Formats: sequence, C-alpha cells, structure tokens
Amino acid sequence: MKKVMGASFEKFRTPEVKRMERRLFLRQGLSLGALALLTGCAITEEEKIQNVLMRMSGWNDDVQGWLFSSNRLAPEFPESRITKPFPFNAYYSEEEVIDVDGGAYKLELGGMIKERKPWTLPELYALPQVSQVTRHICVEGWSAIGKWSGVRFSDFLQRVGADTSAKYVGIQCMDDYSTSIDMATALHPQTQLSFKYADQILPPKYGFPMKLRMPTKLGFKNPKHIAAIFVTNEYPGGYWEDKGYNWFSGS
Ligand SMILES: Nc1nc2c(c(=O)[nH]1)N[C@H]1C(S)=C(S)[C@@H](COP(=O)(O)O)O[C@H]1N2
Ligand SMILES: [Mo]
Repeated sequence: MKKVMGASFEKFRTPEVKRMERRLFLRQGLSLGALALLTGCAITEEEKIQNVLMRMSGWNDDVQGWLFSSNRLAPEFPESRITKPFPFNAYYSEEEVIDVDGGAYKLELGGMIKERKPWTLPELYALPQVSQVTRHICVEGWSAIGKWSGVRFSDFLQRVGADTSAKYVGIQCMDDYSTSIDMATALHPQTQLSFKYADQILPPKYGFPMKLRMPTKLGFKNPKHIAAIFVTNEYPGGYWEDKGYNWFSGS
C-alpha cells in the first residue's frame, strides 16, 4: 500500500483529499489505497489512481463552489504594507519573460460574448479604473502584498455583453499559459483586469500588457500576459489545473 501512495501521488493528498479518505474509510470501510486496488490500479498504473483523486478533487471543487460567497471580500491593506520587491513567478525563469509589443496588441474575446471585437490597449486604458492593495498567495509557499489597478472585470464582462449565466471564463495567455475560473469569481467585485502594478504600467515580469487579478484565488489562477478571454459552459482546464492542481483553488 505504501508504494501505491508514492511521491507523485502524495501531492494530491490535500487536507480535503485526506478528509475524503477518512469519509470513505468511515462510510465504506475503504482506505484510499484499498479504493485504488478495487478500481484495479496496480502500482504501475498510477495514472488511474491520479484520475480517481482528480475526480475527488472535482467533487471538492463543487463543494467549494457552493460555499463560495460573492459577498465575501478578500482583505485589503494600506500601501505601507506592500511587499518590496514584489516576487516574480512563472513556470519559467525571469530571464525568459516574454516581451509583448503593446502597439500591436489586441485583446481577443470569444465564446458566449455578444461583442467580440478585439480591444487595443488605448481602448482598454480609457475604461474606468479601480485599485486594490491585496495579498497574492502562491502554492509554492510564499505570499506578498501588492497594488494593482485596472478595470473591474464584472464591468468589462457586462460592457462586452458576456453571458453571465455561463459556467466558466477561460483565459489564454501569450506565454502558452492558461487558466479558467467559475463565473461567480469572474463577477466578484475584487476581480480585476489589471493594467498597472504600483501605479505603473505592468512591467513585463508582472504580466504586460494585462493580468487578471483575483485576491480570492491562489497565485497560479491569476493569469499574466492575457491574449484571449472566452466565456463557455465547457470546462476549459488550465496549465496547472491539467497537471492536477485543484481547479477552484480559492484563497
Ligand atoms: N501567463 C502566466 N501567468 C501566470 C504564471 C505563468 O507562468 N504564466 N504563473 C502564475 C503563478 S504560479 C504565480 S504565483 C503568479 C506570479 O505573479 P507575479 O510574477 O506577478 O508575482 O503568476 C501566475 N500567472
Ligand atoms: Mo504561484
């Protein structure tokens, strides 16, 4: 059994998965290892076990989704609390940060949106903007407070005629990164399409020309270098989500 619960497996044993294991054990007298054996997973078939866990994680997403309140606000801080320097993170190193040509840039829109015309940066910058000083929490074990400014995402979605009864908003980035969020989070008052960090146009390392800032989500769900935004009822997944990170990942 110990071997089944190998290293690549252990990372899925979040407190929620552990609770699921306990529940299975209490209700069905099954441990997760036993469940793995029953579903026919041999030690060599870890993929399958991961699938079982991914399904559990999916269930966990549902529960978190039900518990999520669009009225709950993430804490905001005075500017004196801003972390300096603010950390950089991506699935590559800082030297490999992409250099986007702002003059040629257009934000693409797709899916269940009425007005899908692409937006230039001057058009986006002309929209009413708000600021927030909030904490960014990364699964790698660090958190930092920063200041972001941009358009309230719910205002933007309304302006372009997004179908807000759809389930998901997917975000495709210019560095082959992607993520997706539930509509409730997309409409949350602190979810922001950010153009600025610390009152300056976002530098490349923090996601020029724009990122989606969500203080109610873990760092990896805050996409930088956004290329396209689409509204859909089909689960879009994402870069880390497809590798087994919990999809909801609230903070
Ligand atoms: N396009 C893109 N967005 C991304 C990432 C990435 O690799 N590419 N990394 C994510 C992760 S894991 C974190 S913690 C934050 C880091 O943002 P920062 O560099 O502004 O601190 O960006 C998130 N958004
Ligand atoms: Mo992260």
